[in-house]
Amino acid sequence: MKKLILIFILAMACTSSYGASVQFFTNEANWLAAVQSVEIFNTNATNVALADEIASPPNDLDTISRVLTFQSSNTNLSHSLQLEAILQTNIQFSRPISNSLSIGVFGGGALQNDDWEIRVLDGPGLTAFAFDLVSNNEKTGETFSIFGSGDVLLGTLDESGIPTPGTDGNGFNFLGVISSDPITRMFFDDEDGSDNIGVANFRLAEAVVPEASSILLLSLAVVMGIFVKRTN
Ligand SMILES: [Ca+2]
Ligand SMILES: [Ca+2]
Ligand SMILES: [Ca+2]
Ligand SMILES: [Ca+2]
Repeated sequence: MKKLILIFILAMACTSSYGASVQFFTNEANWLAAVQSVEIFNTNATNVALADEIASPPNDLDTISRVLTFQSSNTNLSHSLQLEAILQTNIQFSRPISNSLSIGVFGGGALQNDDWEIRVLDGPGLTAFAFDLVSNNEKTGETFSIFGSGDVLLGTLDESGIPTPGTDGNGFNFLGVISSDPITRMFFDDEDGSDNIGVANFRLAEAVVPEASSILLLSLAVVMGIFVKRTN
């Protein structure tokens, strides 16, 4: 019985030391291997028109809205998402490259501090997300931060991990994240440099990592197994 209590205490100790873990991926295959139930929302004109703020499919170069609200009832995704250009006054469709969403008008104005945020508005806890970061080139001091319930910071990717395609107007760069705790907000802090960045092609999924509750259940199952074995 003493051994049983000791095992139980150890199991609880392991469980209580478990905190939020966040992992970032720039390799799509590696992210796909860490998730399940992937949903893809391509940012083409038809899908962009599903936003509350947009009445009909936009044409290339249209400035459409500073905020795009994609309700799950319209998109059939498991979660409602809201994209916001934080400092720029508009999002422009199909720039920097086709079917992406430019934060601010592409090529317009001196300010290219293209901060943006995606908020998860509802649905069950989202534990995996990915998108294409478009045409990010200067990145000194840039960060991509993940927040959870209560707006608690769960993890930050610093500039060393943020992909850059090289020149403006080039390239989708995959950026994915998985989190042990549900994601409520993702914030990209762009630097006030000359690049015009965009976002595209949102992917929602479930992280395939044991949650704290699963670890607790597993620990209890192990303890119960030992207990049953010892009492038989
Ligand atoms: Ca940048
Ligand atoms: Ca910024
Ligand atoms: Ca910039
Ligand atoms: Ca811009």
